Amino acid sequence: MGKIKKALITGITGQDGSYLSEFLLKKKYQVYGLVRRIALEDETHRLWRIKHLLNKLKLSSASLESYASIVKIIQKIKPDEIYHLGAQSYVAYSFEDEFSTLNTNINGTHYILSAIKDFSPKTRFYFAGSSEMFGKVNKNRQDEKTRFNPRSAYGISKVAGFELTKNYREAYNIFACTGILFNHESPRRGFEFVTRKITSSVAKIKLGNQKKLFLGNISAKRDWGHSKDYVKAMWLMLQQKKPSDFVIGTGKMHSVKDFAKLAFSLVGLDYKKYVKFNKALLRPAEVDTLRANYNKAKKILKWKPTINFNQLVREMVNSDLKSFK
Ligand code: NAP
Ligand code: G4F
Repeated sequence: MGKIKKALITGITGQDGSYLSEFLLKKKYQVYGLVRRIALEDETHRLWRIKHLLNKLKLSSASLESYASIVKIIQKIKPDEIYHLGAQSYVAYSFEDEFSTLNTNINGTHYILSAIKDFSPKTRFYFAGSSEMFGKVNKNRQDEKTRFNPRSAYGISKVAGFELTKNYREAYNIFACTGILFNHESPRRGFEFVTRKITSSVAKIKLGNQKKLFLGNISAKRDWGHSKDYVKAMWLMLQQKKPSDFVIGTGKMHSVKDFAKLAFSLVGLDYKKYVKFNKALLRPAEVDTLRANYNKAKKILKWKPTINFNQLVREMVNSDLKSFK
């Protein structure tokens, strides 16, 4: 039997962290998670996405804001792979508090890279980049060569993380990759993101527990895939001979309105009767459209999405209907 591989996941309590944990456990990894101290004190609320896995995971508390706490964990575990998913991930909030978004997202990434360089240089590193790095786009589809033009502190923090990752790869020979992932959703998506906000509201309206759904810019278009497909791409990136950066998406684009229309229609309702506009939900600088060209991932990683838009919306609506009943 070969050596058991060790993977450390930051952001293990989030949507992607939970699916990635399941994926790596199936591949017989020993999975370690870096969580905030408070999470260990409030398992019911903060560990709900991984509660079914808790007896298989090794969780340690640390702070992405503290280099010392990160060094301690990396020195102790010396993981074969680190998946750095932990971040202030909500774009709208990054307009309310640019400072904490930039601090957590940029410093957290920098601290991990620096700790790898000094204490575990063989560790392979995955950075959770984002299509928000492209921001205001001037090409129909975005690929690895598309210019970055971020529109929020969140997008800026991810561009900085991308550049740090590239620099550690080039300057110190660290096996470090950025996945430039387009929006990906699931029944485990946070309630503040528009897809889950819509599917949870559809369920509550259908069950008679909510009357209206207030949204901002419903003309915005996104390339929406399923988190389960995307965590596999993260793993594939770290199994290659050479480190590189990859765009991951579906190549298909839909508007927020399309999403709402389909979600309501799945429970036999007309979205026009329930969706209302709230100006306060508009962003100071919007990203209007995002659509991936994932040819490089298709060619090198042999990756492609398996869950389409209709299946995604259906799974999310059904799951919310079930849980709100
Ligand atoms: P998510 O569900 O919001 O999870 C974010 C994770 O980061 C949670 O585990 C959260 O921990 C942790 N975190 C946040 N602030 C932290 C801090 N100060 N210290 C330690 N941990 C902190 O996000 P996701 O959808 O799984 O996304 C994973 C990563 O991919 C993020 O970096 C996100 O920016 C990026 N990304 C996501 C998408 C997408 O469409 N989902 C697309 C591109 C890139 P708590 O549970 O304790 O809050
Ligand atoms: O669901 P969202 O909040 O996701 P957004 O801003 O695209 O960011 C997500 O995807 C990124 C990848 O591109 C990730 F990096 C990031 O971490 C996150 O996972 O908003 C999607 C669109 C936006 O254009 C927003 O203006 O929906 C529009 N929208 C319209 N009404 C709304 C609402 N968004 C939210 N959250 N809430 C609304 O009521």
